[in-house]
Amino acid sequence: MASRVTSLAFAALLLVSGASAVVATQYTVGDTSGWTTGADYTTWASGKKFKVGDTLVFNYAGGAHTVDEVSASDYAACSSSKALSSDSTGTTTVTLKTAGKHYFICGVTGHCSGGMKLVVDVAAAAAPAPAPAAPAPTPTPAADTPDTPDAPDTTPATKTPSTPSSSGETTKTPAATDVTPRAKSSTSDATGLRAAAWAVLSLAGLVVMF
Ligand SMILES: [Cu+2]
Repeated sequence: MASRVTSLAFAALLLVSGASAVVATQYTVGDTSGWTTGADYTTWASGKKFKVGDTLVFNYAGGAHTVDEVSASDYAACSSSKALSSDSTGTTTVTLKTAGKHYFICGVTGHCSGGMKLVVDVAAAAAPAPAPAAPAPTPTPAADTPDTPDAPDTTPATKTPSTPSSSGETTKTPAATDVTPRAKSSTSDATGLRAAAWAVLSLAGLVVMF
């Protein structure tokens, strides 16, 4: 019982840890450098696995820069005139809501061409979803494992009574066949027994006589 509670608690922990793995990741753009000129955001983004639901946090001095999400062509042209969104509050948090590439530039003249541009390739959330699904089955078998031993226990238990009954029948059968040879042997042995009985009786008679 205690072990079952422990395994259930462990399964719950696995589920929680699996769920936490799905939780969106928050990325601080440029890390400690923040959103500024002279940083290399291509290098910063390389190797990172962005997924739908993740957030980008741009840190900069309010009003000194902007965070403009733009199209691919505007990203290439460093044009923010048709920005999809723009913010200059100093702390811009962008949630990556759709899969595919997202383009961000600074709208301040010269900053984008100077390197203040970021592209992130966002993977669909469906890809990380199987990962939590995988840990989920793992606790399920774990919970089943204690149940499985229980089931075999009851199964053999029911089989055990049936086995002796059938074996009892089989033992009865040989016993019946044994009876037949015994009957045959008893008739043949009967003469021997009678002879022995007569010998004993005669011996007893001899003892009595003396
Ligand atoms: Cu700027």
